Amino acid sequence: MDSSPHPVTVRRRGRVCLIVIDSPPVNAASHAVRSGVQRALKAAEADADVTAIIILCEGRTFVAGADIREFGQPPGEPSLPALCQEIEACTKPVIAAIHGTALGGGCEIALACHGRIADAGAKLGLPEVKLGLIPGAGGTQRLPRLIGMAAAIEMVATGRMMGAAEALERGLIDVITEGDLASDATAFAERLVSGKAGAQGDAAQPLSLPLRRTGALPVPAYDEPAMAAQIEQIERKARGQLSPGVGARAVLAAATLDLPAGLAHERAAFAGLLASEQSAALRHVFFAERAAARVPALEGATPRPVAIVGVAGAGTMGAGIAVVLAEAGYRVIVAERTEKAAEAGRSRIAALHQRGVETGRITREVAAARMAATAVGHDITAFAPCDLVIEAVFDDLAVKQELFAALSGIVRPDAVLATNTSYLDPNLIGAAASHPERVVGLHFFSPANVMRLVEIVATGRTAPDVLATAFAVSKRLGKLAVLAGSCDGFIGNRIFSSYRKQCEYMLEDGALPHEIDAAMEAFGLPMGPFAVFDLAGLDIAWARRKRLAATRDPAERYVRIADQLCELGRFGQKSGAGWYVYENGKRRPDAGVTSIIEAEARRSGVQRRSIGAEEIRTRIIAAMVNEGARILGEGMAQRASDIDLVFINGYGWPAWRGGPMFQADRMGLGTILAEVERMQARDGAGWEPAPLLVEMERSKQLFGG
Ligand code: T1G
Repeated sequence: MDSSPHPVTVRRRGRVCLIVIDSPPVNAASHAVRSGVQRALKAAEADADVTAIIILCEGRTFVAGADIREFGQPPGEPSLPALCQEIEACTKPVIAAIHGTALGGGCEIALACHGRIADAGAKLGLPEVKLGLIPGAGGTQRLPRLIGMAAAIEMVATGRMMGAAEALERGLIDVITEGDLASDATAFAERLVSGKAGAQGDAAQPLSLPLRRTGALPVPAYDEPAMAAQIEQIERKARGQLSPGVGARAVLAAATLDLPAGLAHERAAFAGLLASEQSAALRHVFFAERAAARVPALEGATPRPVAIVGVAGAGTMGAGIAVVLAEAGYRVIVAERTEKAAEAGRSRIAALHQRGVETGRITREVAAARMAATAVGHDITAFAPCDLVIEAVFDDLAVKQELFAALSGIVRPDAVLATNTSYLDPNLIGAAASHPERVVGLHFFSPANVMRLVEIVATGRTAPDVLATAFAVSKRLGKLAVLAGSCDGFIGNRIFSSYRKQCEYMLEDGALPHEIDAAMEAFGLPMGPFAVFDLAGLDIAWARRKRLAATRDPAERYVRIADQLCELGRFGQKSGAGWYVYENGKRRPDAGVTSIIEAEARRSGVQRRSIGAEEIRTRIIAAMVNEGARILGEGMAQRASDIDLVFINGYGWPAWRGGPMFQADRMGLGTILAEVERMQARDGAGWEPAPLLVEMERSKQLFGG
């Protein structure tokens, strides 16, 4: 017998019955919650002394959705759609009293109610598309009846949350309260019963008795061609993800189907997506993002307070970091080596804030305030008051060590020093600082004001509270932080290096850059690898290959094609040519590159052959997964799902594919291992199957898994 208190209880305020849900952490509409609400609703409806009913929640939020953990299990009765139908059919007024985030099934419960009151900070949303789903409990059919077709399509297709003020203006809620929600909801219900209730603002549908049942309202008129165009744009932007378009079309169906038919259409579409690979992948990502924050080393560690942050270096990376810091409300001090460089940095930072104004993300005043909170100069003694300094200077060990030594004499002994290095060993950088326990790696991905990912790298001496500080600052920046071990390339760049090698091998073996790019773009990547290499600049990887040349294993296959392009000054977009030729802002394949590739194959004695898209993808995924398995085996990543998050948030991997490790699981480790064994035979040293991969495959075979 489960000893935990039942998640649904009932209270009375006069003749108003309050159904109170208390199911931490987010009052998800689990089976226990649904059956509890149903029981309480039936009892209240049958009780002649009750004139109105309120549904509200304890804790941090109104119902934040169906219980995602129940997906894949047989849904216990009542289902959420059935419960919503019962709420809407109730013969007494049912009011939703909303605080926190009424999301997904929670928003749908509110939509099925006859009235909605929310506190000023509340938000409502239907984020099912982010899980590869669509609202499955009436949201696509009831929402347009309250806020109109265009707004409903946008809200369902984007999954965005709508604040209380906008929700009131659009008619999604009827009243906003600043007072005690339960008391104000009770008063609202009593006014409704007495026929004196009215919605604040100019809600389209007056609230009065007989009950305003959302499902019985007409769908307001809308512009059909405009909706068709809106849906077409939604599907184009979805880049292969199904749920946004399916959700938009389910909303549109509300205009032509009556409620029962519309609900059936929605349920069928929802069920199809629930069984889809895309939804399985996106639910994996949802839980992976929450798991990433679970770092045992942080247990009991309290982050150091950070209010003023320094950024050393105002190049592309430093400017992007300075922008996100200002956006998060930090006071920012930036320093470059010279006034000229500082001036250029200042302009870079201002331009990034200005772009936020031009795209409508922020107002001119907000941009000005953020610039005012950002001091840019060329004297690093300005960092003296900083609680944290992030260095984003040239990725050279001596330069960084010299900086950290200098900073040690400027900032407080407890100020955290973070290095943004991509490839250098943070231990060696930290060794140059006094109190090396305060040094940590904060590897941002470029552009830092766009990419969500930050790899947090602890040195062997990083103190737990310093690591906790890195996670806390990353969270406040809205970044997705993943703990990475201190190895060459950490997680992302180390795996990306294997990815790049396999891509270059495939050129010699028979594929062409645009064929490999097409195969990966068909997989869902916004840009194929060779287009990305050209965008980033071929010279950066070239410099690293030259740096590592002396230590490269001669038994490892080495393809010289990229070196030859660099020797010709073809560094990619910035030089007008790289793997592609760039003219008038367009990219096109270059026969000259094909000739170089063919000549290299002849020199290497490789008989080129056609390589299909499926083989291209399998080789790339197998290369990534094998390196990922090595990283896991060495303890350089905490879990496989962290590796998936790195590629989704740092390299544009489509979230609806779940990430390389998730993909491997779906392809079968046997397939991956067989491909890696082919690599070992063909490509030599460096392509041995990762021990962990072999072990997992063997144990699966052992247990017939
Ligand atoms: N089901 C189960 N657990 C959930 C959950 C959910 N819907 N939402 C959050 N959790 C857990 C989460 O895993 C974590 O657990 C803890 O709550 C705190 O979450 C029919 C089918 C509400 C904005 O998509 O967006 O309704 O790690 O760390 O940052 O149409 O959680 O502590 O063990 O994210 O303050 C639609 C998903 C579902 C909302 C709070 N709803 N959740 O953010 O905390 S599908 C959603 C969120 C649906 C219907 C369909 C956020 C949040 P643990 P957290 P937070």
